[in-house]
Amino acid sequence: MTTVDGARATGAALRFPPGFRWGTATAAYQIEGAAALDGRTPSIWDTFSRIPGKVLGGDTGDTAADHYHRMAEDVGLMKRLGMSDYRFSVAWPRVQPTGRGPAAQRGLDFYRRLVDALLEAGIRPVATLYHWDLPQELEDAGGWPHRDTAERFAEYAGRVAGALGDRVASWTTLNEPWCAAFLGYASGVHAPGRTEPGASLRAAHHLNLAHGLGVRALRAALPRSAEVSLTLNAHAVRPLTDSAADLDAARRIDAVGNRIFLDPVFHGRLPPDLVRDTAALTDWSFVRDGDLAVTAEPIDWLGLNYYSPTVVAAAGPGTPPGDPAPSPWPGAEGRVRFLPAPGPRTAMDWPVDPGGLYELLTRLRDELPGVPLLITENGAAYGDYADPEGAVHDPERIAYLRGHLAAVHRAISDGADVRGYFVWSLLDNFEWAYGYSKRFGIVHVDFATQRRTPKDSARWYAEVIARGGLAP
Ligand code: IFM
Repeated sequence: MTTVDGARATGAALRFPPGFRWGTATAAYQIEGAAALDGRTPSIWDTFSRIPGKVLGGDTGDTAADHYHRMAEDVGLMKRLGMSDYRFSVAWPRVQPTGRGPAAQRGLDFYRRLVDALLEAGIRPVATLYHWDLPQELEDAGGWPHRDTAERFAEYAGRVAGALGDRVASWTTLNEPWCAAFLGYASGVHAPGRTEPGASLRAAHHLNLAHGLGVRALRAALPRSAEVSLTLNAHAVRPLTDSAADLDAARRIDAVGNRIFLDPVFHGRLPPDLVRDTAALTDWSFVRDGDLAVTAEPIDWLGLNYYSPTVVAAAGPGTPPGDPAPSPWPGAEGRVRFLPAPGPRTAMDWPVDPGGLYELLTRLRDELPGVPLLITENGAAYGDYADPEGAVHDPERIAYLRGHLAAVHRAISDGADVRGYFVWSLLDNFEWAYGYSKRFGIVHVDFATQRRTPKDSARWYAEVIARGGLAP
């Protein structure tokens, strides 16, 4: 009996259940480019990335990985790697340029071509409707803190489902609403860059509402067999010690990091402790009668994006003055300290800790019985480069993926209903505020030539898929 990154290995291969879904994930603004083509209008990220100092190196998604023009090549790559699924996002400003009204045919056509190419290649399309690229016009009208944005999202969801529902059977409303609400409207490190903690809580509620209204719009437009889901970057929160103060710090972060979405979506309620913790910022009167029935529309699976755990302790007297930057954790400012978890780090300086994924999966196994889970993102950035022979060796990424897959396997063995695993990401891409400085792809992209080179990890992942699991 040996230990592989925290998971028990028995010397035998770790096989995943039959039908396990193996894929990769991307997002429109991070790879498509063609930002002003075929009627696409600016999103909040087009605007934000043009503000000096917001994105490293002044990078934008104008060209990104030029996937808009290289889609066929990229689908070919996935086919060769043996993927069963591909999770992509639809750019709202491409298909509904003003954020309201009729859909733009040319924008929809791109996604029709993509989906047709995937189906032709035997790859199941998994469409995410919102991966952070809000049409700028909707931000100008108030953005996510404004209730109408949720209604606009439902309209958009219905239109995309009406156009692609005959071809796409697997749908996700939102990607990581925590980031959209709190990085976008509280810390301001993501678009639209607002630093208004009270408004960020409104944004979180309206994202939940958009999800629920979106589920209704999707169900109305799609065949009964279609799957509808939500993806969260649920946090694996660990208290530093068992002291009451550290446990309370972890509770606070769990409330505003996880239960702010899990409770409305799966239980139709707001966490009472969250309401108390944030009382100085808002009275929550923007939550109207009936909203929490909408947010709790049943879904078919929950997507989880996991990268690393969050270690917290109470910020007691004697705590050195914290980071003066605005916090993405409303209600926790000045009360919680974030600590670096031990162990190796990725190029994002994120700790490599597959145990956090196991903790998350087994927690959700217990708290959400009957809700299937899918890992919709997991992966790591490293300082990859093509060597003189043109190869890209990325042993750290292979170790990262292997450790996390072993953790998923262990969780499944312990009863978690995990249906699939999608690596973030297929391609090196625009990593938001880090621009092109961080490479998450299993396929290297030379951004000067747009040449794609599968890294060693892509070949390794193809073998995992072919084998249906990890080698001994
Ligand atoms: O690149 C992002 C992605 O858009 C959302 N989840 C986390 C990834 C890595 O930061």
